[in-house]
Amino acid sequence: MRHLRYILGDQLSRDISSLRGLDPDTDVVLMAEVAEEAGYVRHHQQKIAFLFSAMRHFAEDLARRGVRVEYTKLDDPGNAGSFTGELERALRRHAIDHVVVTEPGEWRVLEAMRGWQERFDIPVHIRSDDRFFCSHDEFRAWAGDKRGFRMEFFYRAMRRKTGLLMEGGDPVGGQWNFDKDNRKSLPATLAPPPRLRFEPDAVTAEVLDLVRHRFGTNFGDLAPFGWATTRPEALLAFDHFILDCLPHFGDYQDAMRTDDGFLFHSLVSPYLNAGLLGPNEVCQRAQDAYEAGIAPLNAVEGFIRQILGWREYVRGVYWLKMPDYAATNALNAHRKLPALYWTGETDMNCLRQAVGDTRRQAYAHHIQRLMITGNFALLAGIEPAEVEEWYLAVYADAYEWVELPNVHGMVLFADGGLMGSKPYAAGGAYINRMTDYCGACTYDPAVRSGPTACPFTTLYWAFLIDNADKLSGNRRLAMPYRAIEKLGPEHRAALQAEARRFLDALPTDY
Ligand code: FAD
Ligand code: DLZ
Ligand code: SF4
Repeated sequence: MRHLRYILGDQLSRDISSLRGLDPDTDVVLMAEVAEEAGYVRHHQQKIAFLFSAMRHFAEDLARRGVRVEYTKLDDPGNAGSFTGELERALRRHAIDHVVVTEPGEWRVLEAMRGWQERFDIPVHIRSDDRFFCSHDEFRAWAGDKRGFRMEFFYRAMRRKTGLLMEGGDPVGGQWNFDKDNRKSLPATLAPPPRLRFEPDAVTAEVLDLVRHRFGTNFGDLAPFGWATTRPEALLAFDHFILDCLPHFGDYQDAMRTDDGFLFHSLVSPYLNAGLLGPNEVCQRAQDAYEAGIAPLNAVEGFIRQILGWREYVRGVYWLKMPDYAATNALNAHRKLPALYWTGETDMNCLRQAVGDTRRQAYAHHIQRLMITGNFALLAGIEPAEVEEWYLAVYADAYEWVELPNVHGMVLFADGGLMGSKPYAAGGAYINRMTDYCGACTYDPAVRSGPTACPFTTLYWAFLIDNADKLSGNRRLAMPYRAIEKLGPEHRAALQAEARRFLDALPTDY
């Protein structure tokens, strides 16, 4: 029996299910750089470079271990340009009895894969991706017929299942969640450590040339490129996080600072999502760091919650709710994405910083994504599909299974509250508390109308007024709605008009 084992760009794990049972004497592994994947959104240049370099290194590693790998580079003559086309070419080259793949991370790719068996008249085995803590069936059983699913309860179930940070049936430290300890603002005197970055080797240098040549007009700086592109490098980067950053990760998880886009975050999402690191090993290592006294419990619990809780939960929501999930638009938001998301050209310093970090690094940390670029998109009423396309393009870790629930559900509330009990809307006061951005801004976060008014503050109040029919009954928003009630109709209408004027003046062409 000859098996063709097809490995996608985010399946770079030696223990990926599609490789199980591989017979090196007969089987062929196929990997392909294809224009369709490189172009379904205009990915950040570093995202393409990271993935192609990691794919090439992974292929080399398999070949060194005696596996027959057929690797198509983007510029190879005859490259068919799609997963399906490359499979067709490979099936013409080899006498294959079975195709084996691991289920993809994205719905649109699964749809294509489901057509392969009939199209090529060959058995195609789509194996489940068991690199996650929670299977689709397990998530479906947990979700049951709940109307809204809260991450916190899912996370507790995952803690119990894995035993991570558990003492018998109880959470270590007597609490499931140390979130309230994880919202400190960053003291000006505390300097986060310089981050471990990697010099491009010959493989990466060749990919960088390719990306410069083929995708040089895509969003984002290509250089300096410092991402790990192999598993050993990713492990080194993670060691550095555990020793130098994890101890402060919890305290300053929600902080933001000018000219430091990384702070104490782990930067492991590109590696986890592409398969260079596994979620279980990173959680275990964080737990070991707690037990060895390297990092405090609020930091370790906070880190594990992101991976064991949020990451698994958003994947569960995605596969449970797709494809209908992407089509909802509960707040009826239809504005076009302002050009500033691509250009960074705005007087709003917080947005300039977040977009600038994104352009330079193909990375912004969670709170920048949620409370700066995300919050603005929510308050401005931008069409969900436009916001989603931006997030899918600009981050090195972006794949639809993780991007979509975060943007559609958590940020935009477009699912009407399936994921969150209220929108994460905030005005300038929150941003001022958590960042040093406002001090260097043209606007004043405490002012809500007039020429110096912080647009976030104006937009926040106008958003609540505009959406009162959908949100005023939400108990968690009772306080701001009481304040709105006190403003009186004229003041409310003036705020709405000011917000509209501001938004209408934002350029959308770039
Ligand atoms: P850390 O802060 O060090 O956290 C550790 C790990 O926890 C991350 O690597 C990630 O794997 C996981 N994690 C944390 N928060 C989340 C979350 N909300 N959902 C899923 N996993 C989480 N993450 C992606 O991997 N890809 C995306 O495309 C993506 N898009 C996002 C879009 C928006 C609008 C928001 C608000 C969040 C998004 N996230 C996404 C989640 C999160 O912002 C990133 O995982 C995180 O910033 C990556 O940086 P880090 O590795 O330094 O994370
Ligand atoms: C993101 C991406 C890009 C840019 N290019 C490729 C590629 O050329 N070949 C490939 O196998 N995978 C690529 N990927 C990752 C895929 O988009 C990803 O594997 C699927 O969308 C499933 O999640
Ligand atoms: Fe952003 Fe407003 Fe602060 Fe300026 S004042 S940085 S616009 S929150």
